[in-house]
Amino acid sequence: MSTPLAVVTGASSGIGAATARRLAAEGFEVVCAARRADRIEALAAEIGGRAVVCDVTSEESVRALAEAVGPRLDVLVNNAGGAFGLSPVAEADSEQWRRMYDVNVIGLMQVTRALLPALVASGAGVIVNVGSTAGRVAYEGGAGYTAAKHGTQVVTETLRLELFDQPVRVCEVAPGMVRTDEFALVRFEGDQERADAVYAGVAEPLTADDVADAIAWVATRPAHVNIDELVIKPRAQAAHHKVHRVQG
Ligand code: 8X3
Repeated sequence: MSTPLAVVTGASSGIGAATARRLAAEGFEVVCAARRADRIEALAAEIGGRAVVCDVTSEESVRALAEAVGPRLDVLVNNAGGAFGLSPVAEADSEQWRRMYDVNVIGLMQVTRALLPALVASGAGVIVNVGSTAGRVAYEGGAGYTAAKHGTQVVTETLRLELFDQPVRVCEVAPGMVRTDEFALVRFEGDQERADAVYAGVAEPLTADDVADAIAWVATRPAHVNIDELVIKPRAQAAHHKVHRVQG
């Protein structure tokens, strides 16, 4: 049997990079897709994969990704995404909202649309969309991001309905609080203090490896098993707002 092929978007850091490493360890050849060439080239060299520079919000860039992938693909992990800002609706920044919809919803759609023929051609394709608990609840200041991640969830559900007679599974892994190098820092435009405050007093937020572990599990079930959705949170996060913090 030939080596199975996986594509991971947003592979330059965090959950994406951890997932690329983990899938490579599981025996996949991994196409590491992201905007930052230096990062994905280093990662691809480390795991024996391939680096393809790709901005998921650009149709042209996604077309080039599909060409690089070729006619057959086993696993697609739509991980590229992110949050920008934490303003209440009354003070929302339209541009930040557009960027969040663009990357978390339209980008995911564009990559899926472009790679679907190759996933069908594999005879047992899997799409794993990285959603969020922000796609399940509302929280103050989060509307731009929660609306986008609810979008991720609904696109995932719709796709599963549309592909009901195709050999492609459609899954969502929805993490809660994950401490990565960049998620909160990007959200707060480089403000380290605000980024650190997100995790303040939480003994063990999830790590990128915890989520990669879940994604790899979802992606390696037998071909007839579809994990519709898997919500994963740290023990300290009983619900989005109910987080056990220890004052230091
Ligand atoms: C989950 C992160 O900030 O919405 O993706 O809890 S957050």
